[in-house]
Parts: sequence; structure tokens; C-alpha cells
Amino acid sequence: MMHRLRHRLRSPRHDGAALVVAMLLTALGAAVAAQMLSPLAGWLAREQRARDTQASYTLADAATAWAQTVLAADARLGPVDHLGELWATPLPPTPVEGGTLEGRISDLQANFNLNSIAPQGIANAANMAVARALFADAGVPAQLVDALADAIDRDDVTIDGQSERQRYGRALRNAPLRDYADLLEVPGFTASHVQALAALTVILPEATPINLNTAPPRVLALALPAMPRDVFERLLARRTQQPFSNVSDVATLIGQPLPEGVFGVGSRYFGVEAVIRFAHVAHRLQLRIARPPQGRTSVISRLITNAA
Ligand SMILES: [Ca+2]
Ligand SMILES: [Ca+2]
Repeated sequence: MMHRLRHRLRSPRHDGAALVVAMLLTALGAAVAAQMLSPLAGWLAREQRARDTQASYTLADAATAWAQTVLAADARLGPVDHLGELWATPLPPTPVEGGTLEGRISDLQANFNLNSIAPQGIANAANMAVARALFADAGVPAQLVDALADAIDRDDVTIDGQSERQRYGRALRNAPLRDYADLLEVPGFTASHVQALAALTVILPEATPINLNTAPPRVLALALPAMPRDVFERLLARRTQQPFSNVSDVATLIGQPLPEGVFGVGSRYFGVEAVIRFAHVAHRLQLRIARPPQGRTSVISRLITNAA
């Protein structure tokens, strides 16, 4: 890929174009050149922008391949994921082929996944309890968790046994959320609810456990059973020194069992944020990568936008 890029940047077409312009300016008298300079400069800038855009897209491909390689290599080290691993080390701004590339990989399972409320289409009480704590903290009415569970779970019966169609006045989606726009369609949710939850949760294609090794302290404190402050501090200190290799380590440390199916110590979904800069363009690359326990990593979403 790098060879291809180098070839493109130094291709005879670009060198040739610059040479033709230089020869043209030399050949023309000074007066004519002064008149021509402005439109020619505009043409040159467009040409350079087009060239940089091409190179930037090629670097976006390179960044995508980089993230997939890093995550695949990590998978070979075992099922545990924590912030001391190589994937969690940000890539600093690095000069590549006339531009710079910087990026970082994050664990999407560090946060609570709203689709965990109904794994495989069946509402889950333990995950609903975690959702209520997170909703309350985000200033969203905790009873909206029931409506969300009804919207995601596959049956047509409310949590308390009525007809969903009758209760909500319409049929619900009865499928996992695809994004926060879907959450806005769930009865009772407003734009400000959605905004508050987007900052504290994630939406992944399937139910996923919260990774105890990567979850921010605020998420952990809300999701774990209530415990004395010093026990919580001990938990945070312990995972920095030695990541948890299984959920029962945490139960032992805090001296109480953890609800089934809420927590894990490894992750299947990762996010990538990269910024690519050339002289004339800057792009932000956002990826979501799935890494199934068995099988290859795959890019499940990819967005390239202009960066400041
Ligand atoms: Ca790992
Ligand atoms: Ca339902």
C-alpha cells in the first residue's frame, strides 16, 4: 500500500503538471505572468488538494489495516482485555508519506450497551437494573428502562404482562437498537434523554458485557452492587496493578456475588479514532471493529469526515 502511495505522489503526471506550469510561466512575459498567476494558483491549489485527498484516503485504509492488525495480534494473547495492552496505547502523530497520522483504539465494551437490556430478544432483569442506575444518574426517568426493554425484546407483551400495542398505542420495533436515532423512536424518550444517554452508554449490534478492566470508574460505580468507598478504591487500585482475568476475581475482592451476564473481562467490539493531515486536507476517520472470539476482525462501520 505504501509503495502504491509513494508511486502516486511521485507519479510523472504530478511532476509533469508542475513542470508544465513552470515552463509556461517562464515562457510568458512578466506582465502576462502576473495576470495568469492568480487563476493558475487556484488551479494548482485544487490539484494539490485533490492529490492530498487521494493520499489521505490511502492513509485511512492504512490506519484501518493498522487497527485490525493490532487487535488480531492482541486476540492471540488470550481472552482478557485491559488498558495495559498494546491496543490501548495511542498512536502519536506520525509522519507518513508527506502527511501525519495519529490514532487511538478504544474498548466499546467499557460502557453499558443499551442492547444488553434484552440479550437474544429476551429482557434481562440484571441488565435492566444496571440500566436504571445509569438512567437515574443521567437524569433520565428510570421507568423508561421498561419501555426500552419492551421496544428491544422480541415479544409483544409488556414487562408487566399487558399488550405492548395497547400500552404504547402502536407496535414496537421488537429488535435491537441500531443507533441513538432508534432510541428516539421508543415511547417516552426525548432528544435530551437520548443526548444524556449517548454520553454514558453505547449501542452495539448484540448484547455485550461491561468489561471490568476498562470501564470508567463512574460506570463501574453505577453498575456494580453498592459497596463501601474503601472497597471500591481497592478494586480500582487492584485492576491497575493486575487486570482481572475473570469476573469471580472481582466478586471475591468486593466480597459479594456479581449479577450473571452483566460483566466480563474481555471485549469483542472496539472503536478507532484517527486523524490524518496533509498540507491541504485533514480527515477524521471513525471505525467500529468487531473481533469475534473465533474468527477474523471485521470493520462494521467506517466514517470519514473533514477534520479541523
Ligand atoms: Ca487482550
Ligand atoms: Ca417487545
